[in-house]
Amino acid sequence: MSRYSLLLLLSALSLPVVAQQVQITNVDARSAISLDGDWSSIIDPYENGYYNYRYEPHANGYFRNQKPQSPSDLVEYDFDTSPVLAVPGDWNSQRPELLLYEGTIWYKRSFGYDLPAKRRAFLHFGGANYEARVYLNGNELGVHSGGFTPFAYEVTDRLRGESNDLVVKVDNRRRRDGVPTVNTDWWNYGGLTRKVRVIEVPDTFIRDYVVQLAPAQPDRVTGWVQLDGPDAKQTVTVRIPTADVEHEVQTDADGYASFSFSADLRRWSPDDPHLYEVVVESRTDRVIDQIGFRTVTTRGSQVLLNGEPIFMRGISIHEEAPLRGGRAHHVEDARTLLGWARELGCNFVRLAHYPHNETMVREADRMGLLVWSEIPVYWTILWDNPETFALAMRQLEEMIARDRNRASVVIWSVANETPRTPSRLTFLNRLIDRARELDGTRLISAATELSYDADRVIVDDPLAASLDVIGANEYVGWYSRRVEDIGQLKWESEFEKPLIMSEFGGGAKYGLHGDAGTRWTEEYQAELYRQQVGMLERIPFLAGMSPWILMDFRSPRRPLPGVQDFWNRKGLLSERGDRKLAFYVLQGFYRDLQVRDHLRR
Ligand code: GCB
Repeated sequence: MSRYSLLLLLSALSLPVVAQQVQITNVDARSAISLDGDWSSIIDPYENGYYNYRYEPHANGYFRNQKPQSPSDLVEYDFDTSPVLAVPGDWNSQRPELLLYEGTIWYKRSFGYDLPAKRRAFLHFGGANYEARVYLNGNELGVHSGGFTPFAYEVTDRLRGESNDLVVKVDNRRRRDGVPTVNTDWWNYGGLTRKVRVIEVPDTFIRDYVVQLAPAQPDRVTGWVQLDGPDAKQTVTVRIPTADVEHEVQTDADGYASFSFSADLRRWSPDDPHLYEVVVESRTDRVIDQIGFRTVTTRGSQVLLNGEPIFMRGISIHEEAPLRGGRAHHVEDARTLLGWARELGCNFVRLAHYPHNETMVREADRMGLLVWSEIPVYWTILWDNPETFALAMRQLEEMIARDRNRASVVIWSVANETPRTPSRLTFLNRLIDRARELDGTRLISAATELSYDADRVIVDDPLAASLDVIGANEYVGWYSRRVEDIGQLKWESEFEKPLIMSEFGGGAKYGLHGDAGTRWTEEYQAELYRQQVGMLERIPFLAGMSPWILMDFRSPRRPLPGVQDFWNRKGLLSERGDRKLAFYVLQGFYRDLQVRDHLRR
């Protein structure tokens, strides 16, 4: 039964219709009003606006946005005279007293909306960290957990014309059973960190679609479309006007149709990031996207892009705003970060350690950067907890659903540095199976740990058996051994698969100079990079690398005064964009690789 008929059935039975979470693809292309800007906010560390003094949920919480009706009425809060917070944006970087805040903040924004007949409206959040409980006009729409993926609720029958009160309780407390869990090496930026909007669509609309090249038949475009609404059975046309492609399909009673057609398309690649305008059109709706067409596969220890081996010259990036700090969200943030990656000579970025905002991935599409995208299954997740598993699964599904039309995204990664236990293997294998089921056109990876034995480094994590590409993090010269030891290491792998060195690096404070044996100097970091790239070049099964990390980023785990001051200093650039010496070492190496690559062709 389709979701629409289920809703009809529930209302016919007069059961309470809960707002279901809905996945809508390509929200940028829809007709929408933005709810970005200043929102009223109430800081609520004791969750007084949610629980009463018996610690039971209040019927009259802050979500009611109450006002005293007479001078004798007692209402102990007032959104409209409370301070504002900018949306999108984390709260930590907006007010000094919120820098380390972990708890609840209530957000409120009022807006008018006249929804024409036969149109539907959805409230869409690009991301909220960590748990968002959403209320429209005093009624709860739903709760979403996980700080880095989008969610939406249908509000067609809940809008009240000129005066709607949208209240969101956002709670960023770290949770042992969460994804990520309590210990991470990044700042726990809370709040409505990404765009919020009301999306308006026709009664029956194109909710989701996939248009991609089939890896096994690269001259064919395959995909599917999903309509949502009462007119489920329709003809849908997929057009790529500049390639003279037009293909019609009939959707079934659930609004679904799959398709496959041949097309001679210019291939997307870092050298030629060509995007086609793709139009998906039904009788009732039309969505336009910019889609690149390429295949990504493996052969032995090589990664192949469009059938040709490619070495992935990468860098890891956190979603932290350059120059101004805090969570990155606008297009300028994306252009600066990805621009620096291009200046380094990269054709690849690892967007660590959670799905970055959609703008970042779309800019990577335009700029021709391959993307590794990952969910925050990080370090010490509760492998045996079914709720933790469900959270990880949902984040995986939401990440894939949002970005599966992006040519830049070539790798879905399911985990970072997780322990070699049977329950972790079961947990991750289930995620891997699901990722393959949802998207058979990309490679699956995870950042694993290695084994060390005298001068040998061995790629032997049993998880690698299920991966297409093995990611591995190593910190030789920083956390283990000395920089001088790097050159002696010999690499072996138990798998005939490509390896991406998903992390290596060391810390340096920009402007601190000294000899290469002194920690935190730029010279130490530069020498570590010199030794590392020398070693990496000798690994025959290496298909790419994404050193840690492009820019210094805030971390509560890094207290060393005068050096770290709560910043992880492994950036090749400082948080203000100053290039450290190691930046030029990696840039030189990547230039060499490009020249050699060119000569080979
Ligand atoms: C790692 C983690 C990364 C840390 C990094 C470090 O292995 O994957 O999240 O930030 O090391 O700097 O220690």
